Amino acid sequence: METLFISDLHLSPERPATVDLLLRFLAGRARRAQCLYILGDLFDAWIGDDDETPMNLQVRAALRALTASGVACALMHGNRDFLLGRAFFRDTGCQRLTDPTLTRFDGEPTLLMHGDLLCTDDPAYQKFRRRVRNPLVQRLFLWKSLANRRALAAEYRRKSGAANAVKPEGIMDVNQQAVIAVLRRYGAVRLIHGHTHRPDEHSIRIDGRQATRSVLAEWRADRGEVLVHTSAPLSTSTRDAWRREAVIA
Ligand code: LP5
Ligand code: MN
Repeated sequence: METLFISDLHLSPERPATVDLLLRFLAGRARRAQCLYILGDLFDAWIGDDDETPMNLQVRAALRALTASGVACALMHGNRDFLLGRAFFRDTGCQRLTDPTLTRFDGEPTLLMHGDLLCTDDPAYQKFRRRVRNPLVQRLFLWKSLANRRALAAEYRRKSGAANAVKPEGIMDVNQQAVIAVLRRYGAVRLIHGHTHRPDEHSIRIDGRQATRSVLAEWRADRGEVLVHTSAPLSTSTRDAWRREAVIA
């Protein structure tokens, strides 16, 4: 029995090859799994469920077909698509995950996050995050016309790109103390997150216990990546229960 984890696809009509890669993945590889977790930033920018561009409709239909086929799909908001709303979840049959979500694999308490909350060395981003996650700010944004919202989102993306270009690399990664604190608070021994685009497996020692931080990869035009968990009865040992698999065009 397999569980799959992906994040940071940043789907946009400007990058049709990544959209195609995901559509093929949802219609193919993902159908062999029991559950697919999407840990944020599926879309490059989500400006409201009423934005029915052909790409949005295609992705919604593909997710609906996946969940209708019996594969559970759980989706967490990222910093690009936190406006995915009720209509999207109802329409696709995806389950909404809060950030963080605590679950278990082979009995191991495992924490799922997008990852941006752990970037505590970047106060400008955390301030921006608090503003745009304010329900009143979101309601005001959603009252605007689609054209207006699209222009504002492009402006945020432009400002974000400009801010990132001059930020020290280090502050755009997770803060180790924040990682330890959240694992401790939830009593978890594994953390899976995306956002930083620094795919890796990190070992952390916390209170005499070994913990693991798995960072998911960003998808590109010609290559995506999926973290695969195979549940204990089928895997030979818990050591090889986790592996990474490429998604290639
Ligand atoms: O996304 P990425 O990888 O470029 O960088 C992120 C952080 N940036 C963001 C901003 C998003 O990219 C914008 C996406 C728009 C989504 C849809 C629009 C919906 C708008 C709804 C409003 C209610 O998340 C970036 C981090 C980086 O990750 C690494 O962690 O550094 O953070 C920033 O760039 C923030 C800047 O440092 C400061 C903010 C500049 C923009 C100011 C605009 C004013 C906002 C007013 C809010 C109403
Ligand atoms: Mn992100």
